[in-house]
Amino acid sequence: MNITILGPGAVGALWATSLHDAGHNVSLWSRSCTAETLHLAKDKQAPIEFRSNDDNDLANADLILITVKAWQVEEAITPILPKLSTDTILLFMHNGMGAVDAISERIKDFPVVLGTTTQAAYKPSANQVQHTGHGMTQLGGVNTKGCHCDFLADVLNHAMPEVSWNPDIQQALWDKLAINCAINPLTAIERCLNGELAQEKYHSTLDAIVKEVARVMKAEQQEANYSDLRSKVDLVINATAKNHSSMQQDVFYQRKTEIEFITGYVVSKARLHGIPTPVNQSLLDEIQRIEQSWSSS
Ligand code: KPL
Repeated sequence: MNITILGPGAVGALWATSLHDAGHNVSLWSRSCTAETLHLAKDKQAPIEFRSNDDNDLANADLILITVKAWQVEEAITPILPKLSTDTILLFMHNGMGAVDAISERIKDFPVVLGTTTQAAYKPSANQVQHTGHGMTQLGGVNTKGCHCDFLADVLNHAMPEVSWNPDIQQALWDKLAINCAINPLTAIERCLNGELAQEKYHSTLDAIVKEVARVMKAEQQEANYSDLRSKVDLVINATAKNHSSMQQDVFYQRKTEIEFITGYVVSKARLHGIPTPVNQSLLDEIQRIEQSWSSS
């Protein structure tokens, strides 16, 4: 397939190298890039040369994999839409929810697919990516055209397993959102590794976060069993114990976080249903306070 990766950060670079190794014609598109080619090396493998920012690649793309952060989605996709055929599949893969809803009218003629992954990657430099944790990826269609793209699960699975097609992708996204609400803001505020949240002192906060999210999920007609969600959070804390969460890294490097699309999404849905979410609200306030302190310093 002709595949263009929009936003070759850590996860995008991981997919770029893996899809290239699986025999696909992969190119990159990055807002900051003026170069015609970009080299990327995965783990200890030799660097691969990718074409970058070539309009022909967009015109011929079968698939655009959009791996920018949630808050960059609108800005990244809008200028390239006129360069694409409406047969090109748009596959969005980022933390959080709400970013694609915000542009749904603009992309309604394309097959739209959402993905969520627990594959972990780290980009120590512009030309290197490390696969730091093997996880699972789920894909599902958003509109009618997107729902016919279930073959994509096989394509991606061949490149970097496990990938499955989930006809109820909203449920998978909410489950991941609950995990991100629990781990991301707390690790960013405490400046700690994911594994440190296993300490007893964090138990009651994690319980409260997940209880609030579960109530909102139910109000949003999603399946939400508090104990199951709480166990999933513990599983991820243990499986990624030595990792820094993406938000912890964003705060460390003073980069804008995805809080608005993670905790912010839950809090705004809670407000619509009249559900109190004081613990998530205070985490949202604290991360936003931290972000504002950079702009005022
Ligand atoms: O998705 C993650 C993130 O860091 O954004 C988790 C699952 C918390 C793993 O670090």
